[in-house]
Amino acid sequence: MSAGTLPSNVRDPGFPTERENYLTNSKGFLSWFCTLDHKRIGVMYLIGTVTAFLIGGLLALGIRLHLFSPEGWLFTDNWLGSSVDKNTIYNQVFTLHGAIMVFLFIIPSIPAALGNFLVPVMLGAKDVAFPRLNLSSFYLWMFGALFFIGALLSSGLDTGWTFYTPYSTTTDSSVILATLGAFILGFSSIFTGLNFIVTINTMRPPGMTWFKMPLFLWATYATSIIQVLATPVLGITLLLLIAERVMQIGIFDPEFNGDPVTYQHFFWFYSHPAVYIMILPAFGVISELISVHSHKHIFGYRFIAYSSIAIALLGFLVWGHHMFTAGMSSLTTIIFSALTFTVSVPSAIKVFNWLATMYKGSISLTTPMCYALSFIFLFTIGGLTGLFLGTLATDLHLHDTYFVVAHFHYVMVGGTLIAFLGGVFHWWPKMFGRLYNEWGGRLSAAIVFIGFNLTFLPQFVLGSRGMPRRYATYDPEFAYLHQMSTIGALILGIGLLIALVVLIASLVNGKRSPANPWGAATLEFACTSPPPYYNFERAPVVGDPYDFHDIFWDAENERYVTAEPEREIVPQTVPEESPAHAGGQN
Ligand code: HEM
Ligand SMILES: [Cu+2]
Repeated sequence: MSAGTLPSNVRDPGFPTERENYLTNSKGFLSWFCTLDHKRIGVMYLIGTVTAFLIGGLLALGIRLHLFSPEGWLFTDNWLGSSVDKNTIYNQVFTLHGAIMVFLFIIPSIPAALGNFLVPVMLGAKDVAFPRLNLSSFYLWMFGALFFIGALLSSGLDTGWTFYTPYSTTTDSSVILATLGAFILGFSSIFTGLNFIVTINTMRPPGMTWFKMPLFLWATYATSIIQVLATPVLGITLLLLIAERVMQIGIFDPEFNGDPVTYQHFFWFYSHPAVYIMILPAFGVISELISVHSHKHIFGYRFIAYSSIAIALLGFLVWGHHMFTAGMSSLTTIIFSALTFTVSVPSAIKVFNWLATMYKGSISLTTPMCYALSFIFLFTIGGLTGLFLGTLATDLHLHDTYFVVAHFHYVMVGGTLIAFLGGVFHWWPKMFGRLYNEWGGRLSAAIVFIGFNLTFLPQFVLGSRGMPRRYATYDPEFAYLHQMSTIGALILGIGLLIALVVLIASLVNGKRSPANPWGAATLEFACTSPPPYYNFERAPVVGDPYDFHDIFWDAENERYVTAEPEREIVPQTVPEESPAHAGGQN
């Protein structure tokens, strides 16, 4: 990238007109609700998952406020007229928080919201392979979400998000309704995964070989494989749980000759791979952000691509590390412990490659980059503390303590949520055609970072000193650390609120965004912001997604432009039967 005179073959898509733009080309509720456009479906997922996050976040604040004092401060017996005691209310609140965050936010946020918007545009394609299936995934998600939240609220579920037996087969709260909700959500996840696999396999334009694909697409592909292979296991497990409750057949309940540990095996056989459904897309986002905002070719492209696939496959072999204390044979525990360590290799490869990409890069501290740097720091802590838990001897001490709580929050919040925010800030101008206030965005990243560490660092200490997880009251010696954590949570909340305000304000009075606000080389930045209904006015030229040599800063118009290289122009593929383009649908 360089200033000075521009080459003669530059292309500047300019700004879209009202009619060209996917947000305005048709109007009214039905034009959204029945849309087959992947971009609108992505935006609807964005609104849905962020709403779920806000609900889950308020519950988290409730938990933290309650734990401000050792005897429990917020919830009281018969709180808000409920007939239950305060400890049961606490159990219900953390179950609701965990279940909403995991099933309705962390799992779908990046693949379903950002993925739906980005996968076809990054491929230079017009839509996903099965637009109708895509819309039905969204309906399933919405229906599942309403069902799930409704069930959790009405039954006051207190099993924890894992629905562990034998408690879940004996408690009075309606486990059946809640697990059916999770079952429906699983279908949405499977359909989205299938759709992305087929889209990436069949709709890459001729010039785009596997190794010319942006890394976000590799990450999405690996995630989709897990979604398709692992989610059915959860579905079957939940059906078995329901069968046991309804027909009292002995699968998990020792009273009927079942084995509760079987439930844990089944559950974690899905849920450990599921943590990679949560984190792999985040890796994909970070790879894009680090390269673009360092204006440097990604380092070790193939290693990053292969490591996503390696993580997806290894992730299926380590589920037993959640069960070291559940009574497996010592040989089994040793094998699971050893296998767990293998997953850290591909994760570490990624971190090294991101750092090597930044080395000698020309880093712009934009809002997405601030979030990406924050991600590297926080995820590294999350990953390293995972090794303490994967080590048999230390896990026996740390199991079911606040150390585990701190570990998975560093990975899931410090990792996935931060990457999601970075990704939203990175692609926001593309999605909505508006630039946001950079200082506001950076301020949000800084406050989120400070609040996050203040919330969860003390929890490592709490856990190593023996504070168990999932308790509504605690020994006064822990009060000081819990109070730090609660104050941190309030600061974190303020940071997130600032991010929300900055983004919403940009829709009202943000400057119009050029096609390529960051000088990126991936194809989604070759169309106008926001993209037209069919994504591209003409077939984009496929090149190396991390080669910035053809991108120039046009000082006169204050935007990045792309010089069309003397490469052969290859047409993009159009799905053979794609109802979205048949017209009349929208
Ligand atoms: C760097 C590699 C990682 C290792 C070695 C690791 C290891 C572990 C271990 C051994 C446990 C069980 C602790 C216990 O209950 O005694 C655990 C818990 C957990 N991990 Fe990780 N982990 C890693 C990465 C991740 C990632 C990437 C995620 C999610 C995105 C994640 C999410 C979780 C969650 C949610 C739990 C809590 C499970 C529960 O409710 O008990 N971990 N981790
Ligand atoms: Cu695990």
